[in-house]
Amino acid sequence: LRYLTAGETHGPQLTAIIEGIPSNMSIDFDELNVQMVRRQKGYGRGRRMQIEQDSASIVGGVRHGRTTGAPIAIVVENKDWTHWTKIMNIQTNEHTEEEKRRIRRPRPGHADLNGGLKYDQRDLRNVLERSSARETAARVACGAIARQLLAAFGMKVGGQVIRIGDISAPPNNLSLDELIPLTEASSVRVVDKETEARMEAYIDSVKADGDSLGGIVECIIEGVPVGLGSHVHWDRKLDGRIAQAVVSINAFKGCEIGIGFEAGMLQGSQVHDEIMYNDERGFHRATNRMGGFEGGMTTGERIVVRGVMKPIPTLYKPLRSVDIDTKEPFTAQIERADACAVPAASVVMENVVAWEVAKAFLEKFGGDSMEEIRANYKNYLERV
Ligand code: EPS
Repeated sequence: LRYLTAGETHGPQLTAIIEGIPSNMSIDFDELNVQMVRRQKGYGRGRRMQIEQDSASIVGGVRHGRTTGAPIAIVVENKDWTHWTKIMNIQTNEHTEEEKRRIRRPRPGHADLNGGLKYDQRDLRNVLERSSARETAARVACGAIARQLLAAFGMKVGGQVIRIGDISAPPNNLSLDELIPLTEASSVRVVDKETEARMEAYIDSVKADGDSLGGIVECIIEGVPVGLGSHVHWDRKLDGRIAQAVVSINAFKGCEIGIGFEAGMLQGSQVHDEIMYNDERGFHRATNRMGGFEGGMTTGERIVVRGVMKPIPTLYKPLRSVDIDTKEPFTAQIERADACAVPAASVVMENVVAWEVAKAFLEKFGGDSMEEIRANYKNYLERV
């Protein structure tokens, strides 16, 4: 299973190609767009989200509502494109620097400077346009397809915001059936209403200051079988692959599996999950501090992954930078931006983690059609 995306934040569209989804999988088009809409929400988003109304159109690989096994092509239109046709013109090179809105003052924390140096670009917009987190809309579309595959085999994906800036949500151990209705009803994807109010007020005050906020988000997957991933090779360890995928999300700086970094502060007896057996559940664990992983493989307990997002680097109160023409100090370019995109990032992470789990699922049970995979999966479940 693999995917590629293309497209710029203010270009005409984002495009994704997915390869490896088996044939005969029913596509729920509404559910695909539920994920697109979820990603657009969240307190602290900027004006751009009032312009966009993301929907993912499938333009290849699906016929009469079912996959054929061919690559799936997806298009997400950028509604904002109509305002950027001169600035982002694909064909002509007849516009002035001003019309092209050339950027020469790199923003600290963004890809602007490094990308400009690496790709030999004097207009840093050529870097910014692709490095923008707009690209996560395409990734969510791909993850949403993977999520439908997981759902067909009884797996459920959800998540929550754990922290925004220095405000953390009280811990909970809710099942996804309990958690999802609460987080879906929250502007910042937390369970606790008092925390939600404090987070909103904090985002407002930081925004009024021209500053931005990051945070920590958590993804949970239930119904996962034992044995996805493998201990035998570094690049088959599923927890490692999930960490790579999480840290690849724009602005993400770290990933924890289960209790994560806390494990380094505790003793072995306080960390490891004791093994139990009964007829109803088979092998299972008394606790799940390892977040559903041992030896790079799933244990059959629920997957719990956290990611940390740094504050958005585009600031209305800009930091110091240097003009790439004159080499004189300047305050960085001001671009329209969100003050806080942590709730949206939580949706992105859910879909990115779902992708990695679906990929490992297909590696283990893979066949070309859903029927073949179902038979393989049933066999395996009977044995384990
Ligand atoms: C982003 C900057 C803002 C965000 C954008 C990510 O866009 P603009 O520059 O058009 O105001 O709105 O996020 C999205 C467009 C999106 O769909 O999430 C950035 O610089 O990363």
